[in-house]
Amino acid sequence: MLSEQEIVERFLATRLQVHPEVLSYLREKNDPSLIDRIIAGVPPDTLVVSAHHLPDLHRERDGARFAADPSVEVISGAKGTAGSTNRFEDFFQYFRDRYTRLSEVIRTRTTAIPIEALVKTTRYRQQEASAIGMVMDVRTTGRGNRIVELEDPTGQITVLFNRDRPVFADAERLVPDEVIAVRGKLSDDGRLFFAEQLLRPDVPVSHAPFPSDRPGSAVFISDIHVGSNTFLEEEWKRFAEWLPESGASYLLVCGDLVDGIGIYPGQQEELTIRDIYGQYERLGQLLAEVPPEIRIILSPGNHDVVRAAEPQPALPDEFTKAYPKNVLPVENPCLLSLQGVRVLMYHGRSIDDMIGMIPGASYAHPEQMMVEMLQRRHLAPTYGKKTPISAERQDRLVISPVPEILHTGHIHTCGLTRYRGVLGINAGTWQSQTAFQRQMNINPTPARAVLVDLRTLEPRIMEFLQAS
Ligand code: D5M
Ligand code: FE
Ligand code: ZN
Repeated sequence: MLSEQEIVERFLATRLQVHPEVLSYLREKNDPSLIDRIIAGVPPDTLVVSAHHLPDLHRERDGARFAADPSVEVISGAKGTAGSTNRFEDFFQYFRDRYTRLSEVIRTRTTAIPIEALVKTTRYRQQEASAIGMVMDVRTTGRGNRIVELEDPTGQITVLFNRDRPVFADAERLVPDEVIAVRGKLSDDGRLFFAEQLLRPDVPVSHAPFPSDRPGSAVFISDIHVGSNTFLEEEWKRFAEWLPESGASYLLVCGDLVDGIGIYPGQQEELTIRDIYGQYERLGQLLAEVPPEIRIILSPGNHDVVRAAEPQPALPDEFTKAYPKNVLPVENPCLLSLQGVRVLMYHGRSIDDMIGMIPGASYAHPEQMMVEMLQRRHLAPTYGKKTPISAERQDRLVISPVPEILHTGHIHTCGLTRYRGVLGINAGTWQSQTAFQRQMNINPTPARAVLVDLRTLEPRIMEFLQAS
Protein backbone atom coordinates (compact mmCIF):
# COMPACT_ATOMS: atom_id res chain seq x y z
CA MET A 1 0.00 0.00 0.00
CA LEU A 2 1.15 3.56 -0.68
CA SER A 3 2.34 5.19 2.50
CA GLU A 4 0.84 8.41 3.74
CA GLN A 5 4.27 10.02 3.43
CA GLU A 6 4.68 8.96 -0.22
CA ILE A 7 1.32 10.41 -1.17
CA VAL A 8 1.86 13.66 0.72
CA GLU A 9 5.31 14.12 -0.82
CA ARG A 10 4.06 13.58 -4.36
CA PHE A 11 1.51 16.32 -3.88
CA LEU A 12 3.93 18.62 -2.07
CA ALA A 13 6.33 18.34 -5.02
CA THR A 14 3.70 20.29 -6.95
CA ARG A 15 2.98 22.52 -3.92
CA LEU A 16 -0.35 20.92 -3.14
CA GLN A 17 -1.61 19.82 0.24
CA VAL A 18 -3.93 16.84 0.60
CA HIS A 19 -7.09 16.61 2.63
CA PRO A 20 -7.10 13.53 4.93
CA GLU A 21 -10.21 12.22 3.14
CA VAL A 22 -8.35 12.18 -0.15
CA LEU A 23 -5.33 10.69 1.58
CA SER A 24 -7.21 7.72 2.97
CA TYR A 25 -8.99 7.25 -0.37
CA LEU A 26 -5.68 7.13 -2.23
CA ARG A 27 -4.18 4.74 0.28
CA GLU A 28 -7.07 2.39 -0.24
CA LYS A 29 -6.88 2.62 -4.05
CA ASN A 30 -3.11 2.07 -3.96
CA ASP A 31 -2.70 3.37 -7.52
CA PRO A 32 0.15 5.89 -8.00
CA SER A 33 -1.11 6.90 -11.45
CA LEU A 34 -4.29 8.15 -9.82
CA ILE A 35 -2.23 10.80 -8.04
CA ASP A 36 -0.86 12.11 -11.35
CA ARG A 37 -4.36 12.22 -12.83
CA ILE A 38 -5.61 14.21 -9.87
CA ILE A 39 -2.69 16.65 -9.99
CA ALA A 40 -3.31 17.21 -13.69
CA GLY A 41 -6.97 17.93 -13.02
CA VAL A 42 -6.96 20.49 -10.19
CA PRO A 43 -7.34 24.21 -10.99
CA PRO A 44 -4.02 26.13 -10.99
CA ASP A 45 -4.69 28.20 -7.84
CA THR A 46 -5.53 25.19 -5.66
CA LEU A 47 -3.85 24.94 -2.25
CA VAL A 48 -5.51 21.87 -0.80
CA VAL A 49 -6.75 18.90 -2.79
CA SER A 50 -10.05 17.83 -1.28
CA ALA A 51 -12.90 15.47 -2.14
CA HIS A 52 -14.68 17.89 -4.47
CA HIS A 53 -11.63 17.83 -6.75
CA LEU A 54 -12.43 14.22 -7.47
CA PRO A 55 -15.72 14.26 -9.40
CA ASP A 56 -15.09 10.94 -11.12
CA LEU A 57 -14.11 9.21 -7.93
CA HIS A 58 -17.25 10.57 -6.40
CA ARG A 59 -19.34 8.41 -8.71
CA GLU A 60 -16.92 5.54 -8.64
CA ARG A 61 -17.46 4.91 -4.97
CA ASP A 62 -20.47 3.29 -3.48
CA GLY A 63 -19.36 3.99 0.10
CA ALA A 64 -20.66 6.95 2.01
CA ARG A 65 -17.39 8.77 2.41
CA PHE A 66 -17.80 11.11 -0.55
CA ALA A 67 -21.56 11.20 -0.60
CA ALA A 68 -23.36 14.38 0.33
CA ASP A 69 -25.05 12.88 3.36
CA PRO A 70 -23.37 12.68 6.77
CA SER A 71 -20.42 10.36 6.94
CA VAL A 72 -18.79 8.93 10.02
CA GLU A 73 -15.65 6.88 9.69
CA VAL A 74 -14.07 5.31 12.77
CA ILE A 75 -10.32 5.63 12.17
CA SER A 76 -9.37 3.92 15.43
CA GLY A 77 -11.36 2.80 18.44
CA ALA A 78 -14.10 0.99 16.54
CA LYS A 79 -16.11 -1.46 18.62
CA GLY A 80 -14.15 -4.64 19.29
CA THR A 81 -10.62 -3.32 18.85
CA ALA A 82 -9.50 -2.87 22.47
CA GLY A 83 -7.16 -5.71 23.42
CA SER A 84 -7.61 -8.00 26.36
CA THR A 85 -5.69 -7.68 29.60
CA ASN A 86 -2.04 -8.04 29.43
CA ARG A 87 0.94 -10.13 30.22
CA PHE A 88 4.19 -8.78 31.54
CA GLU A 89 5.79 -8.60 28.07
CA ASP A 90 2.93 -6.40 26.94
CA PHE A 91 3.70 -3.95 29.69
CA PHE A 92 7.28 -3.61 28.39
CA GLN A 93 6.02 -3.37 24.79
CA TYR A 94 3.53 -0.71 25.81
CA PHE A 95 6.17 1.68 27.12
CA ARG A 96 8.52 0.87 24.26
CA ASP A 97 5.78 1.76 21.79
CA ARG A 98 5.02 5.00 23.64
CA TYR A 99 8.71 5.96 23.66
CA THR A 100 9.27 5.04 20.01
CA ARG A 101 6.33 7.01 18.68
CA LEU A 102 6.73 10.09 20.83
CA SER A 103 10.51 10.25 20.41
CA GLU A 104 10.03 10.18 16.62
CA VAL A 105 7.84 13.25 16.90
CA ILE A 106 10.51 15.15 18.87
CA ARG A 107 13.35 13.91 16.67
CA THR A 108 12.08 16.02 13.79
CA ARG A 109 13.15 19.07 15.81
CA THR A 110 16.38 18.04 17.51
CA THR A 111 19.37 15.77 16.99
CA ALA A 112 19.58 13.58 20.07
CA ILE A 113 22.31 11.26 21.29
CA PRO A 114 21.51 7.88 22.88
CA ILE A 115 21.86 8.29 26.65
CA GLU A 116 24.44 5.49 26.91
CA ALA A 117 26.72 7.26 24.41
CA LEU A 118 26.16 10.60 26.12
CA VAL A 119 27.22 9.25 29.50
CA LYS A 120 30.12 7.05 28.39
CA THR A 121 31.91 9.28 25.91
CA THR A 122 33.94 12.06 27.43
CA ARG A 123 33.67 14.40 24.46
CA TYR A 124 30.09 15.35 25.36
CA ARG A 125 31.29 16.81 28.66
CA GLN A 126 32.64 19.90 26.89
CA GLN A 127 29.88 20.63 24.42
CA GLU A 128 26.10 21.01 24.30
CA ALA A 129 24.10 17.88 23.55
CA SER A 130 20.50 16.66 23.44
CA ALA A 131 18.84 13.50 24.63
CA ILE A 132 15.31 12.14 24.34
CA GLY A 133 13.86 10.01 27.09
CA MET A 134 10.92 9.08 29.25
CA VAL A 135 10.57 10.71 32.66
CA MET A 136 10.98 7.83 35.13
CA ASP A 137 10.90 10.04 38.18
CA VAL A 138 10.59 13.74 38.82
CA ARG A 139 11.03 15.63 42.09
CA THR A 140 11.82 19.03 43.54
CA THR A 141 14.98 19.34 45.63
CA GLY A 142 15.32 21.19 48.93
CA ARG A 143 16.74 24.13 47.01
CA GLY A 144 13.76 24.25 44.68
CA ASN A 145 15.42 22.79 41.58
CA ARG A 146 13.71 20.07 39.55
CA ILE A 147 15.44 16.71 39.17
CA VAL A 148 14.39 14.14 36.58
CA GLU A 149 15.52 10.57 35.97
CA LEU A 150 15.39 10.34 32.19
CA GLU A 151 15.53 6.97 30.45
CA ASP A 152 15.83 5.81 26.85
CA PRO A 153 16.32 2.24 25.56
CA THR A 154 20.11 2.57 26.05
CA GLY A 155 20.44 4.07 29.51
CA GLN A 156 19.43 6.52 32.17
CA ILE A 157 20.63 9.94 33.26
CA THR A 158 19.86 12.41 36.03
CA VAL A 159 18.78 15.78 34.64
CA LEU A 160 18.74 18.98 36.66
CA PHE A 161 16.56 21.99 35.86
CA ASN A 162 17.85 24.97 37.79
CA ARG A 163 15.07 27.09 39.27
CA ASP A 164 16.85 30.29 38.22
CA ARG A 165 17.01 29.37 34.51
CA PRO A 166 14.32 30.13 31.90
CA VAL A 167 13.79 26.38 31.30
CA PHE A 168 12.32 26.05 34.80
CA ALA A 169 8.84 27.17 33.75
CA ASP A 170 8.58 24.16 31.43
CA ALA A 171 10.20 21.86 33.97
CA GLU A 172 7.64 22.74 36.64
CA ARG A 173 5.00 21.04 34.55
CA LEU A 174 6.92 17.76 34.14
CA VAL A 175 4.94 14.64 35.01
CA PRO A 176 6.07 11.02 35.30
CA ASP A 177 6.14 8.93 32.08
CA GLU A 178 5.99 11.79 29.59
CA VAL A 179 8.55 11.74 26.76
CA ILE A 180 10.73 14.83 26.41
CA ALA A 181 13.94 16.08 24.84
CA VAL A 182 16.50 18.00 26.90
CA ARG A 183 19.35 20.12 25.63
CA GLY A 184 22.22 21.10 27.87
CA LYS A 185 25.60 20.02 29.17
CA LEU A 186 26.89 17.08 31.14
CA SER A 187 28.79 17.68 34.41
CA ASP A 188 32.56 17.01 34.39
CA ASP A 189 32.12 13.69 36.16
CA GLY A 190 29.38 12.69 33.71
CA ARG A 191 26.81 12.09 36.45
CA LEU A 192 24.47 15.02 36.06
CA PHE A 193 22.99 16.72 33.00
CA PHE A 194 22.30 20.45 33.33
CA ALA A 195 19.30 21.20 31.13
CA GLU A 196 18.89 24.57 29.43
CA GLN A 197 16.02 23.62 27.17
CA LEU A 198 13.09 21.22 27.34
CA LEU A 199 11.13 20.14 24.26
CA ARG A 200 7.83 18.29 24.26
CA PRO A 201 6.49 16.33 21.26
CA ASP A 202 3.76 18.97 20.83
CA VAL A 203 1.69 20.00 17.84
CA PRO A 204 3.82 21.53 15.06
CA VAL A 205 3.70 25.34 15.08
CA SER A 206 2.77 25.20 11.38
CA HIS A 207 -0.05 22.72 11.95
CA ALA A 208 -3.06 23.56 9.78
CA PRO A 209 -6.35 21.78 10.49
CA PHE A 210 -8.47 20.50 7.61
CA PRO A 211 -12.05 21.75 7.83
CA SER A 212 -14.82 20.01 5.93
CA ASP A 213 -15.31 21.12 2.33
CA ARG A 214 -19.08 20.79 2.56
CA PRO A 215 -21.73 22.03 4.99
CA GLY A 216 -22.29 20.15 8.21
CA SER A 217 -22.22 20.59 11.94
CA ALA A 218 -21.80 18.48 15.04
CA VAL A 219 -22.97 18.71 18.65
CA PHE A 220 -20.57 17.77 21.44
CA ILE A 221 -21.67 16.73 24.94
CA SER A 222 -20.58 14.36 27.72
CA ASP A 223 -21.45 13.07 31.20
CA ILE A 224 -25.20 12.59 30.95
CA HIS A 225 -25.31 10.35 34.07
CA VAL A 226 -28.73 8.85 33.36
CA GLY A 227 -30.08 7.18 36.50
CA SER A 228 -28.62 9.70 38.93
CA ASN A 229 -31.01 11.81 41.03
CA THR A 230 -29.02 14.85 39.88
CA PHE A 231 -29.55 14.09 36.15
CA LEU A 232 -31.21 17.23 34.74
CA GLU A 233 -34.15 15.70 32.91
CA GLU A 234 -35.96 19.00 32.21
CA GLU A 235 -32.84 20.55 30.73
CA TRP A 236 -32.25 17.45 28.63
CA LYS A 237 -35.79 17.77 27.25
CA ARG A 238 -35.08 21.32 26.13
CA PHE A 239 -31.87 20.15 24.54
CA ALA A 240 -33.71 17.34 22.72
CA GLU A 241 -36.24 19.88 21.43
CA TRP A 242 -33.47 22.10 20.15
CA LEU A 243 -31.52 19.32 18.40
CA PRO A 244 -33.73 19.13 15.26
CA GLU A 245 -33.41 22.91 14.88
CA SER A 246 -29.64 22.82 15.32
CA GLY A 247 -29.12 21.53 11.80
CA ALA A 248 -26.49 19.17 13.17
CA SER A 249 -25.78 15.82 11.53
CA TYR A 250 -23.82 14.37 14.43
CA LEU A 251 -24.20 14.10 18.20
CA LEU A 252 -21.06 13.02 20.05
CA VAL A 253 -21.31 11.87 23.66
CA CYS A 254 -17.97 11.53 25.41
CA GLY A 255 -18.57 9.12 28.28
CA ASP A 256 -20.42 8.74 31.58
CA LEU A 257 -23.57 8.00 29.61
CA VAL A 258 -25.24 6.58 32.72
CA ASP A 259 -24.41 6.94 36.42
CA GLY A 260 -23.73 3.22 36.80
CA ILE A 261 -23.91 1.25 40.01
CA GLY A 262 -21.32 0.70 42.73
CA ILE A 263 -19.07 3.45 41.34
CA TYR A 264 -18.60 5.17 44.71
CA PRO A 265 -19.63 4.37 48.31
CA GLY A 266 -23.23 5.26 49.08
CA GLN A 267 -24.16 5.77 45.40
CA GLN A 268 -27.38 3.78 45.93
CA GLU A 269 -28.89 6.72 47.81
CA GLU A 270 -28.30 9.05 44.85
CA LEU A 271 -29.80 6.83 42.13
CA THR A 272 -33.30 7.10 40.68
CA ILE A 273 -32.68 3.97 38.56
CA ARG A 274 -30.89 1.35 40.64
CA ASP A 275 -30.47 -1.22 37.90
CA ILE A 276 -27.75 -0.91 35.26
CA TYR A 277 -29.95 -2.38 32.49
CA GLY A 278 -32.65 0.07 33.46
CA GLN A 279 -30.22 2.97 33.18
CA TYR A 280 -29.14 2.03 29.64
CA GLU A 281 -32.76 1.37 28.71
CA ARG A 282 -33.68 4.90 29.81
CA LEU A 283 -30.74 6.30 27.85
CA GLY A 284 -32.05 4.43 24.79
CA GLN A 285 -35.46 6.08 25.28
CA LEU A 286 -33.85 9.52 25.43
CA LEU A 287 -31.81 8.82 22.30
CA ALA A 288 -34.89 7.56 20.46
CA GLU A 289 -36.21 11.13 20.65
CA VAL A 290 -33.22 12.42 18.69
CA PRO A 291 -34.06 12.75 14.98
CA PRO A 292 -32.99 9.56 13.15
CA GLU A 293 -30.94 11.59 10.63
CA ILE A 294 -28.54 12.59 13.38
CA ARG A 295 -25.72 10.08 13.87
CA ILE A 296 -25.17 9.52 17.59
CA ILE A 297 -21.70 8.45 18.67
CA LEU A 298 -21.42 7.01 22.20
CA SER A 299 -18.07 6.45 23.88
CA PRO A 300 -17.85 5.19 27.48
CA GLY A 301 -16.50 6.77 30.67
CA ASN A 302 -15.63 5.58 34.16
CA HIS A 303 -19.32 5.37 35.18
CA ASP A 304 -20.22 3.10 32.28
CA VAL A 305 -20.62 -0.66 32.42
CA VAL A 306 -17.42 -1.60 30.54
CA ARG A 307 -14.00 -2.22 32.14
CA ALA A 308 -12.34 0.89 33.60
CA ALA A 309 -8.92 0.30 32.02
CA GLU A 310 -8.26 2.46 28.95
CA PRO A 311 -8.77 1.87 26.08
CA GLN A 312 -12.28 1.14 27.29
CA PRO A 313 -14.32 -1.16 25.04
CA ALA A 314 -17.54 0.02 23.40
CA LEU A 315 -20.87 -0.68 25.13
CA PRO A 316 -21.74 -4.37 24.71
CA ASP A 317 -24.73 -5.35 22.53
CA GLU A 318 -26.76 -6.57 25.48
CA PHE A 319 -27.11 -2.96 26.62
CA THR A 320 -27.67 -1.35 23.24
CA LYS A 321 -29.66 -3.90 21.25
CA ALA A 322 -32.87 -1.90 21.53
CA TYR A 323 -31.18 1.39 20.54
CA PRO A 324 -32.17 3.18 17.35
CA LYS A 325 -30.10 2.44 14.22
CA ASN A 326 -28.46 5.85 14.18
CA VAL A 327 -26.51 5.04 17.36
CA LEU A 328 -22.86 4.04 16.99
CA PRO A 329 -21.08 2.75 20.13
CA VAL A 330 -17.30 3.29 20.02
CA GLU A 331 -14.37 2.85 22.39
CA ASN A 332 -12.68 5.35 24.71
CA PRO A 333 -10.52 6.84 23.24
CA CYS A 334 -11.73 6.88 19.67
CA LEU A 335 -10.61 8.74 16.55
CA LEU A 336 -13.41 9.59 14.13
CA SER A 337 -13.65 11.34 10.83
CA LEU A 338 -16.82 13.39 10.41
CA GLN A 339 -16.87 14.21 6.70
CA GLY A 340 -13.10 14.60 6.85
CA VAL A 341 -12.87 16.45 10.18
CA ARG A 342 -10.96 14.25 12.60
CA VAL A 343 -12.30 14.18 16.15
CA LEU A 344 -10.41 12.52 18.98
CA MET A 345 -12.85 11.55 21.76
CA TYR A 346 -11.44 10.84 25.22
CA HIS A 347 -13.50 10.82 28.41
CA GLY A 348 -10.69 12.47 30.38
CA ARG A 349 -10.03 10.56 33.56
CA SER A 350 -6.39 11.64 33.31
CA ILE A 351 -7.51 15.24 33.82
CA ASP A 352 -7.88 14.46 37.55
CA ASP A 353 -4.29 13.18 37.62
CA MET A 354 -2.92 16.18 35.75
CA ILE A 355 -4.81 18.71 37.88
CA GLY A 356 -3.08 17.16 40.88
CA MET A 357 0.39 17.51 39.36
CA ILE A 358 0.48 20.62 37.20
CA PRO A 359 0.91 23.96 38.97
CA GLY A 360 -1.94 26.39 38.33
CA ALA A 361 -4.31 23.69 37.04
CA SER A 362 -7.94 23.83 38.18
CA TYR A 363 -11.24 21.99 37.78
CA ALA A 364 -12.65 25.20 36.32
CA HIS A 365 -10.42 24.95 33.24
CA PRO A 366 -10.54 21.64 31.37
CA GLU A 367 -9.26 23.45 28.26
CA GLN A 368 -5.88 24.04 29.91
CA MET A 369 -5.47 20.32 30.55
CA MET A 370 -6.37 19.60 26.92
CA VAL A 371 -3.46 21.83 25.92
CA GLU A 372 -1.20 19.85 28.28
CA MET A 373 -2.34 16.63 26.56
CA LEU A 374 -1.62 18.06 23.11
CA GLN A 375 1.84 19.27 24.14
CA ARG A 376 2.69 15.79 25.41
CA ARG A 377 0.88 14.20 22.44
CA HIS A 378 -0.67 11.87 24.99
CA LEU A 379 -4.14 11.55 26.52
CA ALA A 380 -2.98 10.11 29.85
CA PRO A 381 0.73 10.85 30.29
CA THR A 382 1.18 9.35 33.76
CA TYR A 383 0.76 5.64 34.33
CA GLY A 384 -0.44 4.20 37.64
CA LYS A 385 -2.33 7.07 39.26
CA LYS A 386 -6.14 7.35 39.17
CA THR A 387 -6.33 6.56 35.44
CA PRO A 388 -6.20 2.80 34.88
CA ILE A 389 -4.42 1.99 31.63
CA SER A 390 -4.41 -1.39 29.95
CA ALA A 391 -0.78 -1.84 28.84
CA GLU A 392 -1.34 -3.23 25.37
CA ARG A 393 1.28 -3.67 22.67
CA GLN A 394 0.33 -0.37 21.13
CA ASP A 395 -0.19 2.75 23.17
CA ARG A 396 -3.59 3.83 21.91
CA LEU A 397 -3.46 6.93 24.11
CA VAL A 398 -0.73 8.54 22.01
CA ILE A 399 -2.19 11.49 20.08
CA SER A 400 -1.29 10.68 16.49
CA PRO A 401 -2.33 11.98 14.05
CA VAL A 402 -3.11 15.45 15.37
CA PRO A 403 -6.91 15.76 15.13
CA GLU A 404 -8.92 18.83 14.14
CA ILE A 405 -10.94 18.51 17.35
CA LEU A 406 -10.13 17.05 20.78
CA HIS A 407 -13.32 16.22 22.69
CA THR A 408 -13.18 15.42 26.42
CA GLY A 409 -15.53 15.32 29.44
CA HIS A 410 -15.29 13.88 32.96
CA ILE A 411 -14.64 16.97 35.10
CA HIS A 412 -18.12 18.39 34.47
CA THR A 413 -17.01 21.91 33.57
CA CYS A 414 -17.28 23.56 30.20
CA GLY A 415 -14.16 24.89 28.50
CA LEU A 416 -13.01 25.60 24.96
CA THR A 417 -9.57 26.24 23.55
CA ARG A 418 -7.80 26.65 20.25
CA TYR A 419 -4.26 25.38 20.43
CA ARG A 420 -2.13 25.54 17.28
CA GLY A 421 -5.24 25.06 15.19
CA VAL A 422 -6.69 22.21 17.26
CA LEU A 423 -10.11 22.93 18.76
CA GLY A 424 -10.43 21.57 22.32
CA ILE A 425 -13.97 21.00 23.61
CA ASN A 426 -15.30 20.00 27.01
CA ALA A 427 -19.03 20.70 27.11
CA GLY A 428 -19.53 19.84 30.80
CA THR A 429 -22.33 17.62 32.06
CA TRP A 430 -26.08 16.99 32.36
CA GLN A 431 -25.83 16.37 36.10
CA SER A 432 -26.09 19.10 38.73
CA GLN A 433 -23.57 19.29 41.56
CA THR A 434 -23.42 16.10 43.64
CA ALA A 435 -22.77 16.02 47.38
CA PHE A 436 -19.31 14.66 46.71
CA GLN A 437 -18.47 17.45 44.27
CA ARG A 438 -19.68 20.03 46.78
CA GLN A 439 -17.23 18.59 49.32
CA MET A 440 -14.46 18.68 46.73
CA ASN A 441 -15.40 22.24 45.72
CA ILE A 442 -15.98 21.16 42.12
CA ASN A 443 -18.52 23.54 40.55
CA PRO A 444 -20.05 21.98 37.48
CA THR A 445 -21.44 23.97 34.53
CA PRO A 446 -24.35 21.69 33.62
CA ALA A 447 -26.71 21.57 30.63
CA ARG A 448 -24.47 22.95 27.91
CA ALA A 449 -23.77 21.63 24.45
CA VAL A 450 -21.16 22.79 21.97
CA LEU A 451 -22.22 23.16 18.35
CA VAL A 452 -19.40 23.19 15.79
CA ASP A 453 -19.64 24.24 12.15
CA LEU A 454 -17.47 21.65 10.41
CA ARG A 455 -16.67 23.98 7.52
CA THR A 456 -15.21 26.72 9.70
CA LEU A 457 -14.44 24.71 12.88
CA GLU A 458 -16.08 27.55 14.84
CA PRO A 459 -17.70 26.45 18.13
CA ARG A 460 -20.80 27.86 19.80
CA ILE A 461 -21.82 27.12 23.38
CA MET A 462 -25.56 26.47 23.80
CA GLU A 463 -27.11 26.78 27.28
CA PHE A 464 -30.14 24.81 28.46
CA LEU A 465 -30.13 25.45 32.18
CA GLN A 466 -33.57 26.38 33.55
CA ALA A 467 -33.70 29.41 35.84
CA SER A 468 -34.29 27.84 39.26
O1 D5M B 1 -16.35 12.71 37.78
C1 D5M B 1 -16.85 13.98 38.00
C2 D5M B 1 -15.85 14.86 38.69
O2 D5M B 1 -15.77 14.53 40.06
C3 D5M B 1 -14.43 14.65 38.15
O3 D5M B 1 -13.78 15.88 38.11
C4 D5M B 1 -13.74 13.84 39.16
C5 D5M B 1 -14.48 14.12 40.42
N1 D5M B 1 -14.52 12.89 41.18
C6 D5M B 1 -15.46 11.95 41.14
N2 D5M B 1 -15.17 10.94 41.96
C7 D5M B 1 -14.01 11.24 42.56
C8 D5M B 1 -13.18 10.63 43.54
N3 D5M B 1 -13.49 9.45 44.09
N4 D5M B 1 -12.04 11.26 43.90
C9 D5M B 1 -11.74 12.44 43.37
N5 D5M B 1 -12.48 13.08 42.46
C10 D5M B 1 -13.59 12.48 42.05
P1 D5M B 1 -17.26 11.45 37.47
O4 D5M B 1 -16.47 10.57 36.61
O5 D5M B 1 -18.50 11.93 36.79
O6 D5M B 1 -17.59 10.83 38.80
FE1 FE C 1 -18.92 12.26 34.77
ZN1 ZN D 1 -16.16 10.60 34.52
